[in-house]
Amino acid sequence: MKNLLALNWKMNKTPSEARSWAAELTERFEEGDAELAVMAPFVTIPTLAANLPAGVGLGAQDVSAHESGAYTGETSAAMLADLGVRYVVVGHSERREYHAESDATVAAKAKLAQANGVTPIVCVGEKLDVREKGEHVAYTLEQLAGSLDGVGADVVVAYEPVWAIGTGKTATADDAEELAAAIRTALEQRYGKRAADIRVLYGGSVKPDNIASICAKPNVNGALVGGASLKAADVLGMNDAL
Ligand code: G2H
Repeated sequence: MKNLLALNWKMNKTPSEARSWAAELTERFEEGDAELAVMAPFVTIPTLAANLPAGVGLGAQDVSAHESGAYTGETSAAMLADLGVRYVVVGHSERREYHAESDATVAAKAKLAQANGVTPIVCVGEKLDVREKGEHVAYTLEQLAGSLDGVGADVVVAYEPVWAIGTGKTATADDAEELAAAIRTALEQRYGKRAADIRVLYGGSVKPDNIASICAKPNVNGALVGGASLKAADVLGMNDAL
């Protein structure tokens, strides 16, 4: 199974900036051992579709929990699929925090994505107070169970401890592995043999100089990268490191 390097731009880059980033990436990109995909803001997806080098996939950062209709401001899974989107992030901690997304909403989004042929990247992870109490494994697995309720096995799971997101504080490779292993066991219980094909990513202040040690862990199959995905040079560095 190839590692997945999923680049989460969050609310960064205009379509023009995305075009420049893609041009810089294209100059030096060589397909390597990892699969690359850009989780872009909706409005930059068509630009990326036309400008990404071959072998780099398209992704989105969110999707509606509704199929279609009177939901002003929402973007449906069918719309993403029509643009050639392969992955969509659901349940990122910033959506859970700023948009009050529940596990049930995350599961609904993941199911609709799957129904449209888009693979959801379901994010889970604990806040600092939970970790300090030593309850991070139980908490994360409970969040995972709710977020995967009724969701099929064509899924990617990203473990992102909230205290390590955008803070420069990275979980150690062993912290990442502890949760990745627990998540894998839960996936095996839920999906049986099909769990062997499910990638478990780590996210939270991943950058060129720590990605290799984190992804070398047996249950970690790639990374969801925010800040370090904004410069094409850093992405090339991470791609080379995997
Ligand atoms: C976690 C991560 C990408 P960053 O949110 O999803 O962001 O790498 O900036 O911590």
